[in-house]
Amino acid sequence: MTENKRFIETLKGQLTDRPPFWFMRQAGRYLPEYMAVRKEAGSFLDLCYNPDFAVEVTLQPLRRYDMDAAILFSDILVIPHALGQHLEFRQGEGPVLEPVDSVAKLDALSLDHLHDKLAPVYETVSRLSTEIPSHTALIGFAGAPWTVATYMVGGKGSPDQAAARLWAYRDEVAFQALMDLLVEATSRYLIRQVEQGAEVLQIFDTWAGNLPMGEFRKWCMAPTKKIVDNIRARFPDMPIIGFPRGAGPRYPDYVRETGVTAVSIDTSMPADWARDNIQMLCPVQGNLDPLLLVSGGEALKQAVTDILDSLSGRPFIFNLGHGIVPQTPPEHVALVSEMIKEYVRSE
Ligand code: 1CP
Repeated sequence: MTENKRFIETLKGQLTDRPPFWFMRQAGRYLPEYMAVRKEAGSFLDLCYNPDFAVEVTLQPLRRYDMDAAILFSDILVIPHALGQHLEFRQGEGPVLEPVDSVAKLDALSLDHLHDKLAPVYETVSRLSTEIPSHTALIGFAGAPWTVATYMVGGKGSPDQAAARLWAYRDEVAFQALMDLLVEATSRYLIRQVEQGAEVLQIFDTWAGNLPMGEFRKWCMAPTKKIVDNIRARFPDMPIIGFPRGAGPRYPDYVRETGVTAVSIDTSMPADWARDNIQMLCPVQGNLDPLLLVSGGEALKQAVTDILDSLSGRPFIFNLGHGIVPQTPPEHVALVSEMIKEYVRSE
């Protein structure tokens, strides 16, 4: 083991000198050096599947801001791609998939080539584990089955995930089969990332918030619990952060029922509520509004201070409530990074 890492200590429930920080989507289009690599790589998927480029863009934000954690550069949609679904990222349009909207299309998906297709991602993890600074933790990740399924069934991003929600209501048996396949693929994928050197895992359930309670249990919490159990069967102490975005007052249920080590809270969660209702259960990560990183100014500074003051009394990881957006000025990210590095906990 290298020197103590603030990020890992915090996930073990320790209070470190200051809270660790990183930003969701910390590598990406707001950085000119990312845009340069992106152009050289060709398509977005070529970037994800080229370890030289993927390692480089993972390291870029660390060089500027020295975060406490690096997150593997990839995308949640490499799983459907590795299962055999056609996927493209179109300029200005985001991901486009051939929708899985029938049992026949579901049956055509297969786990047989999963690891072969994802081999470049594993190589990226392995290289990163030796190339990141010794005080920085390496985060591996995957999308949660529900969120990945919304893209697989709908064929693209949508504001309400209607296609997947409808399929789950109309043919629960088929939808359950899709979720079971995703639980298996995602478990294998994350276990392999740990074998290659990921020290923490994050499970992104970006679209959990649109599920009514019964469906939240079935399609968000139950599959996530299975993945957590599968990983812990191999690596009993593996720290896993869950991000059931939009879970609202269900965050504490999510923590208790899935067994995650920590949760990432979204922008809508009052920090004081999280302190009083979640932080006694587990470390919390979050939850600055990414648009404040665009606006900057006094509003940004005040929000950062308020979040730190609310949550730093217990194990806490500073982050955003959702990913950095492309129009973010890099100097605003620098400002927040410096504020956290200078933060002194009050007694
Ligand atoms: O043009 C480009 O450069 C592509 C933009 C981009 C980037 C930088 C996409 C397409 N994915 C990514 C990287 C990415 N995606 C990371 C990298 C690591 C980091 O955080 O620095 C991660 C963790 C993701 C995860 C991801 N992809 C999520 C979950 C988290 C979240 O932000 O909600 C989701 C929902 C996706 C799908 C996706 N990939 C890309 C886009 C534009 C989208 C959203 C599509 C939509 O719903 O409209």
